[in-house]
Amino acid sequence: MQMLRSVLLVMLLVLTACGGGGAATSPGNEYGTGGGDSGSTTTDGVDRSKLASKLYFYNWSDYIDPAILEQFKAEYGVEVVVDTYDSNEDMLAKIRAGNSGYDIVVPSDYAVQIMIAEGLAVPIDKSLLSNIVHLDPNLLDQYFDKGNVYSVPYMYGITGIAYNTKFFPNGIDSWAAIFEPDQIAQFAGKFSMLDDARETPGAALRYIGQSLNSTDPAALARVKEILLAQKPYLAAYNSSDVNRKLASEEYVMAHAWSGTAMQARNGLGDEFSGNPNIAFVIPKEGGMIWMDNLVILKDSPNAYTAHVFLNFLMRPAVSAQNTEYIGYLTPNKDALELISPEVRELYAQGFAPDEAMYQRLEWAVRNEGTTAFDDLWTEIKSR
Ligand code: N2P
Repeated sequence: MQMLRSVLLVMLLVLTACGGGGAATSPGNEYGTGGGDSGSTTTDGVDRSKLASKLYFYNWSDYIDPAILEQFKAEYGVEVVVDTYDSNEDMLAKIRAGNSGYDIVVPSDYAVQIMIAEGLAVPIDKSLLSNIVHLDPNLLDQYFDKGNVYSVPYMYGITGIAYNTKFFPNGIDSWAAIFEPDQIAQFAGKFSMLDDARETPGAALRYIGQSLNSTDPAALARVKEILLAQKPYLAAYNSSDVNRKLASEEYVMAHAWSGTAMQARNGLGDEFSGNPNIAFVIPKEGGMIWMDNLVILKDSPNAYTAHVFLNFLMRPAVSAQNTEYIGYLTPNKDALELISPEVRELYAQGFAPDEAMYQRLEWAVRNEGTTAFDDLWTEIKSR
């Protein structure tokens, strides 16, 4: 894997060199038409005179290879300042307050719906996104943003249970392993659930045979019982360092995103090393599939530069390098062949969905009823 990373890096440097053109750092930040032929535009169509010196990216934690930000800076002279969050709801609260100063955020599917409905996103100027051709058409035009007017896919993934095979030699195949008091008592304080208003009630809904979008009061009452019965045994509701805690064996299992599990298994750059005992499963009762998307904020101070960054992220070599690092799934069809055999092998072992698994995966949607999840979650957390 280290070797593949080096190969990708060299490829990127070569591509960068071929691009010619020195990077300028002018502070211009107007939302231009792009692709013009001003003196500072080079063969890649980027008008360097319109680039801001800094771009503010509000992203999920452990969700981009820091080397990619360095490459972007080397090529365009733009420093990408990253702040992180661990749930759509936290991100939305910050953005709704206004004047966040951020240019780009990464909402999941249902949160894109919320952002569009609340007027928080600006339409994407596709004339600035030549690399959009590399995205898999099957993953564009989704229910949450028909025509990709406001968003382009960044990564997608699935949510299930990551576990350490040392403690579960027979594997895990049901949510019962993380919900049933008689099964979890022996692991008290050694496992976590996501700190997430949709994911965690969603997992309990699937466990009782319901859609993870169900807001039926009887179903939600049962979900509340299940979550409250589980809560005393939990180490925490945790969406931030599950990767590290699984890798170090502080946790024996966790409700987790597929990429978090992949990071626990393979390690994360220089940050921590992986644990070969980590496996990942979508329980037989089903789990969530989701897609996180790049959205430029309505009040983005640097929308032109934001487009240039989005286009950079959609280069196949960049997307492959990023995917290799964070372990999620790239929507970039031309990046797939650049992913290492090691990561693909883990995809085949359940870190990515196959046809059979797709049958038990479900997307979260937003509708008139889904604020019930926020209320339920507040109630669970306060108990
Ligand atoms: C990475 C976050 C994954 C996003 N830490 C889940 N939608």
